Amino acid sequence: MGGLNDVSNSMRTRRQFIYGMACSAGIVATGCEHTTERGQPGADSGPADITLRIGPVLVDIAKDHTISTIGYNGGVPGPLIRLREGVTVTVDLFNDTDTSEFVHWHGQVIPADVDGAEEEKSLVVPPHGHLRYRLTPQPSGARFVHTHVMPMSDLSRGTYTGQFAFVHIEPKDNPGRYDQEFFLATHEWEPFFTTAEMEEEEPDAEQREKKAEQKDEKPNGWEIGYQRFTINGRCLGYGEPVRVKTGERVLFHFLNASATENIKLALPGHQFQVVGLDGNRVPRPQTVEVLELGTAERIDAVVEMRNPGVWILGTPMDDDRKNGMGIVVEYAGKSGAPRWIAPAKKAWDYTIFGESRAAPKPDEVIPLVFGKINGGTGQFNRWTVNGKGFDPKAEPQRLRKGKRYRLVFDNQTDDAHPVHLHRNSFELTSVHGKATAGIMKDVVLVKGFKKVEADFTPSMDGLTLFHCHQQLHMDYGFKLLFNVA
Ligand SMILES: [Cu+2]
Repeated sequence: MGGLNDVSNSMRTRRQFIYGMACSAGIVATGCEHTTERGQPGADSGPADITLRIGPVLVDIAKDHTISTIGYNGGVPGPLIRLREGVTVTVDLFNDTDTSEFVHWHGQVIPADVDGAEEEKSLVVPPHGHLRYRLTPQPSGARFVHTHVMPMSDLSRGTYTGQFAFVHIEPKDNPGRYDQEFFLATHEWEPFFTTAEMEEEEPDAEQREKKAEQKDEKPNGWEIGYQRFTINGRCLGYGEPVRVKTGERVLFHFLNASATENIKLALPGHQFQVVGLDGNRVPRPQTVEVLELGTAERIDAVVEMRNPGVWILGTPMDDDRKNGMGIVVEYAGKSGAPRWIAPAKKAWDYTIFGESRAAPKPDEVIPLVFGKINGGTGQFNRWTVNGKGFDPKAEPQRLRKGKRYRLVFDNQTDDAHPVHLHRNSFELTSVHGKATAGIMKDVVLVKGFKKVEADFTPSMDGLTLFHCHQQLHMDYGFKLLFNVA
């Protein structure tokens, strides 16, 4: 196993990481004990394995530029939480804010009560309160933890804040060889409402045609813009660089911890060997120049350091990079201004990492058509799945444990949607008409007017939320609830 490095907040030391220790190995938590009153010991007293304290935090994102936000344990990102697959831990959540919080364990297959989503009737972390429960981490790989509240029009809450932290679930067997490991999370700050629509990429002929066919009664409503962009809470050039040596194999764990942005990342003069998507090893690791991550997506990529110098690992979007979206990669013994070279434009294609066989036939196909109702200038757009916005009173869609379901994500809007399924991983079976197999994910970015298909077999009963991970889309209707029995 390689050395461990974290380049956030003035180089934390290993001691400051939170380790989940085995306190009751072999016991699988099916329920949970919890306390909701401050200072009341639960049925299971004694120190917890994992403690997250939700509270105000100041983040020095650049020289003489400090953000006031809410975070975990006084830092942004929160602490790196290392867990072991199948080893049950006790979790303490303290909330030092005036509002209820949900702490969502993204990408884990765990019971609904501890998953951390209101729609799933998960346990709440009350304002100025405490919640304790036990959870058994699975599956292994790069996961994360983040708030799951719905801030609606309040840009000082929800995923607009600094409430996110890496969760790394150690596999029973260790993945490939590497010399150093870095965890890097992207996040944007100082959000504002704007009518300016950011084109993420040039629409193709099909997308232009479909857009022209849609005759909207109203113009597009609010979008979100940002002033500042960071990796691990630091603007480009302000934080500690990623320090490497010639010849090293460096494993990067990237996390898009944005509330609303889908991003691309490149490291000029180097290639990323993508070995994992959303923490799951891909069938066919491939080398690419540019990574793309929808909101909440993770990529594990190995970079061979064979081009000595000082480089910028950052977004190809010039304005966003100038406003901070990047980090310096510095070879030992090299100095000078970091270099950026714009990468060639090439569309991201999930299927190059998959197997080119057809996936097994599903037991049932569930079409999910994404729609948008324009809000008009100065208003919020509404989002629909199969023609309806989320209705908390509606009966959840029933699913059976052990059956293989095919979700057909049919995006009939011009926006890209990073859609997420809670408490399950799904297997991509078709991306934009191309068949694939073996790629396991929990978020997939469905581009405007495109279709993606993904299969999953629920293994645990209970409520399971499906939603767009773009905060504004989720808050304004883009959600659907399943009930597995
Ligand atoms: Cu969306």
